[in-house]
This record gives sequence, C-alpha cells and structure tokens, in this order.
Amino acid sequence: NFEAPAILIPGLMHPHVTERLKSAFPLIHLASGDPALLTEEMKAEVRGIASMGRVDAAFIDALPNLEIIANFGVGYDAVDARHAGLRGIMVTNTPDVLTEEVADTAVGLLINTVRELPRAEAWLRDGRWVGEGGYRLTPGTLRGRRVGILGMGRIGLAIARRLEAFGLPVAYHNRRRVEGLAYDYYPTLKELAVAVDTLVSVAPATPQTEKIVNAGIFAALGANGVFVNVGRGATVDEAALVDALSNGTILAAGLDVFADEPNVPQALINLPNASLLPHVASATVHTRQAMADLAADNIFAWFSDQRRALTPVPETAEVTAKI
Ligand code: 8YV
Repeated sequence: NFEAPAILIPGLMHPHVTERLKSAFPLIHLASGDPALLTEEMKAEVRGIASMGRVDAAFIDALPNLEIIANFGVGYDAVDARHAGLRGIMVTNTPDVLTEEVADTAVGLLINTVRELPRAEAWLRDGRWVGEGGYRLTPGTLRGRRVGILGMGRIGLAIARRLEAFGLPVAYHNRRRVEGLAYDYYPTLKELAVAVDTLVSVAPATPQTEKIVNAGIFAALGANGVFVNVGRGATVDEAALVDALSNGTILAAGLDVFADEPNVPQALINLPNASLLPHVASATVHTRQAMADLAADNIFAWFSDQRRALTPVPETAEVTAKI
C-alpha cells in the first residue's frame, strides 16, 4: 500500500518527468498502456498517469481510481480525452512551452523544402561541387509565395508572425475565425488551398481532421504548390501526397510528421522533392525540458492542496478533483 498516490508511466517517458515525479510519488512503469499488464494492486493504487503514448478508453476504464492523465506533448490524440472527460478524469497537455521551437522548425522545414538545402548540402558532402560544379538553381523560392496556415492556434500564429517578417502574405483556415487577427480567413480548407500556393499545417489529429489534406487540396495548391506538415500525419492522405509529388501536381513537400510513425512510406523516401524529418519539431534539450517540467507540474498541482491542473485540455476543462 502506498501513502502518496501512485503514478503510472506506460511506455517511454522523458527522464526529467520520471526524476521529478519519483521525488514525491511511487512510480509504476509498464511497457505500454495495455490493460492486460495491470495487476490488481496497480488497479487499486494508480491515481495518475504520465504518458507519451497511447492511453485509450479500455486502459482508462481498467483504472477505477484514476484522476489525471498528464500527456507529454501539446498534441494529445494518443489519449482518449473525451472518454476521460466523461469519466471525470483530468487530461493535461504541454502547450505554450514548445510554441516557438515548433514554429522555428516549421520555417526551417519550409526553407529546406523550397530551396532544397539538404540536397545542396549532400551535393557538397558527396564531392560533387568539386567534381561537377555548383548545385543547381532551385526552381523553388519563397519569393512571391502566398502562405496558408491550417490550424491557427498558438503554433500557427507563431509561424504566421515569422512568415510575415519574411514579407509573405499569410491566410488561414481554422475551425473558427480567430478574433482580432488581420490575416485572411477562409471558412474551408479547399478555399484556402485555392487562394495560396504554400500550405503549412499545424492541425491536430481528430476524427474531423482525418485525411483532410487530400488530392483535391493538392490540386488546388497547383504546380508551384508546397505542403509543409508539423501537425499530425493522420491529417494527410499520404498516398495522394505521393501521387501529387510524383506527377507534378505540386512542387514539393516538407514533413515532420507521418501517419504511422516511425514508419515512413518508402514511396515518400524515394521522392527527391520531399524533405523528411523524424518528428523533431520540439526536439531540443531546452524545449523538451520545459515540456517535461509542465507535464510533471500538472501532476504536482493536481495532488497538491489546490487540487487543480495547470493546463487542462478542452475536453476535460470542467473536470474538478474530489476533495
Ligand atoms: C512531441 C509533439 O514530440 O507536442 C507534440 O504534440 O508532437 C511533440 O512535441 C511528442 O508529443 C513527444 O512524444
């Protein structure tokens, strides 16, 4: 029997989260969020979860005394937050602390994609500058582009501000128009894609966003089109993207996220006009430390006398702790 509430960590976790939590709570590590791995004692004792991976409805239901799930990451599609909310369980994520880092990476990925910088560097490293001369003039440029942002939340806004400083006109699509924002708003993604040639997606994975970036969107972007994704891979029809990149429907794509990570379709890897990163947008020591602190602080705050979370997700905003 534990005195402090037991916190369960299913799967991998940033070591700083583990370090901080273990100073105050008994920790239980599991290989994954699989209910079959839970003992009766765990079921009785676990009151919190800190996770980077999947926490589904079955796992939540297997833990009768669960009060809070602290997700490491701003995107919390791996957690069934709606189900948690219905059960009166708090879910938290890690907003704000990664906003600038992810926006930096998005702009870097956009430039890499349009100006072919990774391929130009490979040209140098492969000795081709000496052997064959300068790298080719790139058909792509940021000059003259119009950028559409899919998902005008904190990160979308940070990307928009950067691109504004680059001298590029910005427009956006979002579930709702953002009040007080001067950028052109398009009520549908299709209308946005028609109006711009460069689409940067920060959209989360939800049932409503599944494969919304599809063949029709690529056709609307057009032959000079560029698609950059730092949101979630599930929002993209990857087969349609491969087609669009192969047959010249769009010019190029830069992707940090994929539908089935870490598995990236070989067809994408084979395409020279795809710039691909292994989900690194927030992956610095600095930002991951801040995310780790916020994930741990949510658990500390919940089990403190205040009994409240710092950064609840909208689905559980109304959840309150039983005293
Ligand atoms: C993290 C992310 O890599 O915050 C997110 O939503 O996708 C990334 O910052 C991921 O959540 C850590 O597992």
